[in-house]
Amino acid sequence: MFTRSSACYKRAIESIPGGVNSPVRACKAVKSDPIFFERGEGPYLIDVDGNVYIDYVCSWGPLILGHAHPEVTAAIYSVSKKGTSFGAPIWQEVELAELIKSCIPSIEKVRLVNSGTEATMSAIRLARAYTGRKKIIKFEGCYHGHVDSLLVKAGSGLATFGIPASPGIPEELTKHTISLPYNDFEAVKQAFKEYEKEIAAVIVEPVAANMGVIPPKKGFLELLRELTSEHGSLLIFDEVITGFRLGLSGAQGAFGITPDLTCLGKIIGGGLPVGAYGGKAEIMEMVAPEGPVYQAGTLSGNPIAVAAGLATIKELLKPGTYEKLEALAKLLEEGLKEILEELKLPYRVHRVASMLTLFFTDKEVIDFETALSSDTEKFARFWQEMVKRGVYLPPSQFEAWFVSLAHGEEEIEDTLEVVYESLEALEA
Ligand code: HOZ
Repeated sequence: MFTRSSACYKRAIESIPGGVNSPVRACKAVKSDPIFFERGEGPYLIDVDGNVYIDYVCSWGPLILGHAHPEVTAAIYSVSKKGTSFGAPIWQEVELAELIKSCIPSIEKVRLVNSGTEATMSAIRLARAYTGRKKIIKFEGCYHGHVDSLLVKAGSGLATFGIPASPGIPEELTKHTISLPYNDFEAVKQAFKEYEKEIAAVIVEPVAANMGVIPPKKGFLELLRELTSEHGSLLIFDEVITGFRLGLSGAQGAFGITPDLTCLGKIIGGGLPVGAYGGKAEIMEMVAPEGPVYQAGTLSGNPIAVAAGLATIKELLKPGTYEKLEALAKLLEEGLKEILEELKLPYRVHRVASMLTLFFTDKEVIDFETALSSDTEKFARFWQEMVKRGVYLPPSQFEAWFVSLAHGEEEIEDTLEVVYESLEALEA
């Protein structure tokens, strides 16, 4: 069944660390070897052995239109014929910046980079320069890319592999990072009391999606806004996952909170490597060459990534897109809940818009600690059963499943059948 994938993996581990270019996809947490893929079509992925899967990874979020969307591939093809990178401005960068600004009003100026990691790293540097302060508050289980100072009790791959912090990061680089439990109002108030005028910024995933999907408690984001404003610190929303996912104006639009800086990635590149950070003009004007805060990139704003991003956002602007995503994801959520009830399983389904996690725990999941109460051994077996039956889920308990506009009711119904059979097999 995985003959070719196994052969690819055997060859890959000789040349690439762990055989993969990003850790979670190695599938170690689900006790499998990675699957090597050949192509994607709409909601489907096809591996090198010809196995077909309904895909809920969607490249970890960017593919909100599904795989190989005709508008996106046509844009990439047409632009690539005119050159792939100039290391100089093109007018389409301006169009993308204007589009982002028109959708997300807190962004008055925006700089394109090449990944979410670059976006958060640059936003932190800018926040420190703007405030003249050093300390950053982040939340346990939130993941902001592999920025040295933010790899402290982080989510995503670090949660998946149980790595609290990475070797190779000197203590000097993390000593200004304060890591607090997500959704813990008191901890945040206490930190502001203790470090009052030292906190440059609070960086947060407004909906946590790297320890599984965990929504903010009512009032939590409001508290962060209130305290940062009161103490002259900046509020940074890491919307790399939620940006253009929860709606055109992201989580900030959905929750009605205006951050000072926003980090974007994933969807705005339509499946190509892009990130962005932006916010109040007064802050962004400190970025070089307008100001002294240095940040650069040879391939930043390159024509192909920009074309893919523009094509994706233009599709999202069409009427009814988010309503369709909501309806499909709701169908999946409700179906999962019905199955759990029927099989008398106490697991938790968390859904925010078109992102979802099935936590294998009977505890209420509100933060990293409670997310860690999940039975990861059981999740691993569930993942294997799902794959066997043609559904590809993120190979970790601590990642989000993504529904795309290419999914339809038929795929959701098929998925629910597979979930039922997989859970039954697991409990047998
Ligand atoms: N930000 C993604 C996880 N939520 C990255 C996936 C990866 O590490 O490859």
